[in-house]
Amino acid sequence: MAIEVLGPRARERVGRLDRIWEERPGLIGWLTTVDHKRIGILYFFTTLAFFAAGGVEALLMRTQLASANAHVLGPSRYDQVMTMHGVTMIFLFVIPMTIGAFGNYLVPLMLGSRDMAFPRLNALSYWLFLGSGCLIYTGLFLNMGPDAGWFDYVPLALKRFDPGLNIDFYALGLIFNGISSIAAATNFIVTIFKLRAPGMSLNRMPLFVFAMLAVSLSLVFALPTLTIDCVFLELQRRLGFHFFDVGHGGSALLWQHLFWFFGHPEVYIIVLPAFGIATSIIPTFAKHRMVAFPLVALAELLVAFIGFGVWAHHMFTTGLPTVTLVFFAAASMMVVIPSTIQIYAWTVTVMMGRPEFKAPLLFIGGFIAFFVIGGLSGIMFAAIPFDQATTDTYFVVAHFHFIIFGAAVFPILGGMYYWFPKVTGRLYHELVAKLSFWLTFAGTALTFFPMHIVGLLGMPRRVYTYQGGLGWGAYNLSETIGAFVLTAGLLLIFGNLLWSRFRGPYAGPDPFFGGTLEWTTTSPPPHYNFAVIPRVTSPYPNWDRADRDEDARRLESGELVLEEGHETPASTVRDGYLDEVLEMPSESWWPITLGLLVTVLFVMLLLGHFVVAGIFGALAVLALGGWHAQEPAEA
Ligand code: HEM
Ligand SMILES: [Cu+2]
Repeated sequence: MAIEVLGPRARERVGRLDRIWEERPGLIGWLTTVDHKRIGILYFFTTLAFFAAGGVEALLMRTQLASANAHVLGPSRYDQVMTMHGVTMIFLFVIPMTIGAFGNYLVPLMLGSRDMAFPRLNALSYWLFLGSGCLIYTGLFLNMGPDAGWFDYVPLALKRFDPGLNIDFYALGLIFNGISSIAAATNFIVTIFKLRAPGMSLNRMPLFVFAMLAVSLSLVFALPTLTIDCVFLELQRRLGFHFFDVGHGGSALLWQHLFWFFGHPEVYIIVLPAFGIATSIIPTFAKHRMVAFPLVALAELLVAFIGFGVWAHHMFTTGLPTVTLVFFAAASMMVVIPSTIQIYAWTVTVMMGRPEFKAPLLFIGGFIAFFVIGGLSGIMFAAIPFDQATTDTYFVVAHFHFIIFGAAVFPILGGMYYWFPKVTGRLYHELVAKLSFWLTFAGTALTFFPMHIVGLLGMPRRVYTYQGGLGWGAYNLSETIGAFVLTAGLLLIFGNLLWSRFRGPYAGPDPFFGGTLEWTTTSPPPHYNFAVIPRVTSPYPNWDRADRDEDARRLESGELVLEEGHETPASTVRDGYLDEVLEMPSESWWPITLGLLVTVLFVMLLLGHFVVAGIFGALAVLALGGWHAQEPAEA
């Protein structure tokens, strides 16, 4: 609702809201912000930097493997670069990008709320994330980066075989990163259940938000096993415990079971937000509501749920009993059902609509193609004999890159183009965007498809080089060429967005006629998101023109403007009735202070200065005391 069309009283109210929700300008404002949009933007640029680092690591590997017997990277450096590529892309890029950046920026807007349930906890989760990323990368810069692969199997990761600090950077870094993710996931769960606009019952929640709910629940249930696994590893490496020592009643498989109990749900934590992005973009450009809406919402939750029952399909060659293998093989095949429901709903919605293939929808088209190809090789792995023949070859590397790059990164790129006008107020260059899609699509296919073939020809993963005459050279060379074509596509995307940020035409609040609430407010949105809290009567509230016209009248009358303070409505869990009005905290120094104290604590643990670590732990508890002393006054 543009200010120039508002009546005098409405303008006055908007002016009051601007003053109440204003944050300090400049660097101080960013260091003390608790605004979910600003925190989302901090996550966006930080994860983009980690994506660039992970990409450089990928290009280094590809250059090393472009031909037999190359000397770009030696074995130890290769192990570090390969491990850091996997750790970076998964823990520091794809998950914090979808949840931290997209989720943070969009979920409160899509719910019709003014912020996340716990704004300061939200800021803290960002600073902890940044601290954990810097800690892990310090290891690489000191040439002692994690080097036992992203799943870090023991006994290779034990002190006997890896005596330096490499694995301690991994284990402590992931424990640290896990705290940030759990804090963020908890925030999303409470926000989604309690901070929805009046009338937004659960069955009217956007599918993007359902995906975020499924992801957050998965994080809360899966991450603790990774954390405890890393704690066990540190206790064994530092204090000589025997969790993974067969000779002392421990088991090396304990690491694998705990790791993959987290690790497999992790892959759905990676793709579910991407499903959410797809279900946002498709209705807008198909100009048609998502078909089978309730089924798609259910399928998103089912994927997350079934994902907790398949972990041992990563352990088909570890000597587990056949009955166990058969159970996990069957469970792994079951995941196909909710995934296929979604693929049908996406394609049928486009077919039933009047699709306009703008860049965001093209990226979703690419996503569906790669997801189907990656999914098919996934089904093949569920067949035990096939897995036993191909595990640890490049066929595996091909499979998960088709899924991760095709089915997670493509929606992220499409989502960047789709919500760019909302975040910046500008339009991107459509023709360049289409070109960037085709370049990225071709590069992705050329990089990762030949990996299937060279894998079937027996090339193992994680080798830093290979000898000539095995028939692997040509495939590796084409993969490397593909990786550079893909990089060119990515650079064109970011070049387009950077140029458009300053030179693109103005977008206005709703350039694509989206159906969800973020398109009802200005671009970019004000700190308080909505001048008047919208009322919701369907899953596509921005298409309900009568309700939106009502907004202007209510702003004039002051109904649900909540202009007495930092206020946002809380709702009942199921029906989304207005429950109460919450007074929200404003900008604060406590999140970054606590983030810094916890970072120093982990550095001291890494260096083995346990007493100093204890002191910083005590300071962190004190800071929490100060934090709570700053609670906003009861509304
Ligand atoms: C930018 C394009 C990318 C290229 C060219 C690329 C290339 C590679 C290569 C060649 C390997 C195999 C290393 C080996 O086994 O020796 C690898 C491993 C891996 N990649 Fe990528 N990758 C890319 C993007 C991504 C993304 C976006 C993700 C996840 C979000 C990812 C996650 C992984 C993981 C988890 C591993 C396994 C590392 C390990 O074995 O410990 N990659 N990648
Ligand atoms: Cu799995």
